[in-house]
Formats: sequence, C-alpha cells, structure tokens
Amino acid sequence: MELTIGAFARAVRLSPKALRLYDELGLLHPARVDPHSGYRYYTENQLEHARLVSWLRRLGMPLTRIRTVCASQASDAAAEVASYWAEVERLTDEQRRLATFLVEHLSGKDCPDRDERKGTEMADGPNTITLRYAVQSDHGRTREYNQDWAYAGDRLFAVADGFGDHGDADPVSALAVEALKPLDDAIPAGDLLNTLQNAVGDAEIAVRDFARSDPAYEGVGTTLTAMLLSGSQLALVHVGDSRAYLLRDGSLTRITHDHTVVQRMVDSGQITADEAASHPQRSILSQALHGGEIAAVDSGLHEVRAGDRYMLCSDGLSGVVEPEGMRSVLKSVDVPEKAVRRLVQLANERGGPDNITCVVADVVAKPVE
Ligand SMILES: [Mn+2]
Repeated sequence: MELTIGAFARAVRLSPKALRLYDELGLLHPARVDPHSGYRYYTENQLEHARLVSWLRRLGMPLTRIRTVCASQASDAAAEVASYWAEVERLTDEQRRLATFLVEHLSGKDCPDRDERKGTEMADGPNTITLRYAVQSDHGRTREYNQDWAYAGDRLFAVADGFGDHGDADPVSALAVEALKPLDDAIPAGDLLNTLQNAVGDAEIAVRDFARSDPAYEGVGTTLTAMLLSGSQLALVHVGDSRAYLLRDGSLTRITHDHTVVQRMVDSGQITADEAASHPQRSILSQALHGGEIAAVDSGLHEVRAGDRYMLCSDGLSGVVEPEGMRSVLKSVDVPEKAVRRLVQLANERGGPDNITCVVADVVAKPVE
C-alpha cells in the first residue's frame, strides 16, 4: 500500500523533514515521486528500512556507514554495528583520558609555578606542529609487481598493501590511498577521527566497487594504515597487517595490532609472538578492505609531541627486519629520506621477499611568529 510522506512519517515517528533529508542523503528514497505535484510516496515495505536509518542516526553513525549497513545482509549489518560501537567506545576512552588531562592541566594554570609544567604537550601551546616526512615504495627482490601504495603529505600519511590479481589496473591499494588524499588538502570541520573514518568508508566502497566490477577481480583487496594530523592530534586508522610504529624518547612502540589469523592465535595464547614471526600462515589476513565482508577497522587518537617519529610500513619491511633493527635505524638516522632509504635497503639485504613500503614522519614544533 502506498503512504503519503505524512502518513509514513507518523508510522516511523520521524518528521517529513527528516525523510526529505534521508532522500537527499541517499539513505532512503521515496518509492514514487508524483511528477506533477512533487509529492513523495512511500510503501509499507519501507517502514523497517526507515526505522533502521533512524536508529543508526541516533547512534551517531556516519552516513557512509549507514549506507553500508542498509545495503548489507542482516548478519553483516549486525557485525558492522558492533564494529562501529567498539570504535565509539575506544574513542570515548581516548576522550576521557584527554578530558582528565585537560582538567589537571587547567587546574594547574593558576599556580605561580606553572612554568615548570612546560614538559607537557599543552605547554607547547605557542608552537605549531608540522611534519617532516619521506616515503619510499620498492618492488623488493622477488615480486614481479609492486602492489603496495603509499602517500605522505603535510597532514596525511598512508601505507596500503594490495593483494589479488588485478590485471592491468592500478593495484587495489592505490584505490584505498587515493580515497584518503583529499584530507591532505583540507580537513572538513568536525571530529578528526570521524573524518578519517568516513574517508576509510569511502576507501572501502572504492575497493568493494572495483572488486565486484569484474569476476576476474574476485579476491582482490588491500590493507590500509593511515594517520591524519590536526593541531597536536594524530588520528590513526588501521586494517590488515601493515603497521605503524612510534619512536619516542628512544624506544620504539608498535601502535597497530596485526589483523592476521596468526596474531589471533598469539592473542589467544596458542602460539608465542616468536613462533608467529616464522609461521607459514603469517600473512593470512583476518581483516582487510575487499569485496566481501565489511572490515572492522581499528582507530584511535594520539597526542603528538615534538620529537616523535612515526613510521608506517608494509609487511615487506616488518616481516624481515626485526623491531630492534628498525629502532636502531630510526634512532640514528636523522633525515627522514635517509631513514626510509636505509630501512628499505635493510629489507632488501634480507632477501626482499615482498614489496617494501615505508613512511617516516617526524613531528616538529615550529615557534609561532
Ligand atoms: Mn606485503
């Protein structure tokens, strides 16, 4: 049965204005628009869809993800909502820590000894944070093609490692990275992490569309690890087994968790981290951007400090150069271009069994003039 927009709105407890907005956003189109009067009509079959959209908006889910949920089978949709909510909780945790820090910081503001607090990030206020960076991607010694793709700019850096047969097309990793690149020119107003997550949603759609565009592309996909700087905050998104590391005060910390079957075995205590490093199935991914299930993307916010050095790499580097080898290069080689070159060279010296891609980004504080 056909319903007028008013009747449909009442049935789903939304305003006609909200329904017009959903139409504009591509979330829910009327079943029919009268060509003469412009009146919109809906069908009863659309009631459930409308309620779902409304609930997802109440959750605060970004539009691209709502579209994905609506287009998915129920079980995939459930997994997507669960993954979205896990991200929200992680973000809330980060924000809680930041709020606690701010309360402490601002409480100390009236103290005459506040100059002693200069070691904290906020006391670096009159400085602007910029990045010095370099990127290199190399075939390695044994692969015919380079399926890695990377980008480094003033705000954005990203590494992606594509897989599957893509014929003559650019590697799928390129689709993912290109979808993020507009963020390097301008970050839309709003929450930094949400902005980056939305862009990853776009990247995922680009990869999915490509993977489904031709049966020959079945099984193609990519990892994606990316960071976006705004002010003193770096947002991080990560899916797959490329990695991000932070060198701070001389020690190297991995800040991403591999989405691999073997890492799951480590997490559940079935094998040790050492066994994982040489496990024959170590490159089998548990999450990636591809034509199938929606990926559970990890994300987080980092407060940067002047002197921090971030490094992103594909598994062609981390698979053959142990953390201590990376740390020693990152600590001793000052210029990012040279550090990147040395790391790629190290991986090639160890056989270069895979494509090798590496980004190094140094956090530099520039005094405001
Ligand atoms: Mn690889």
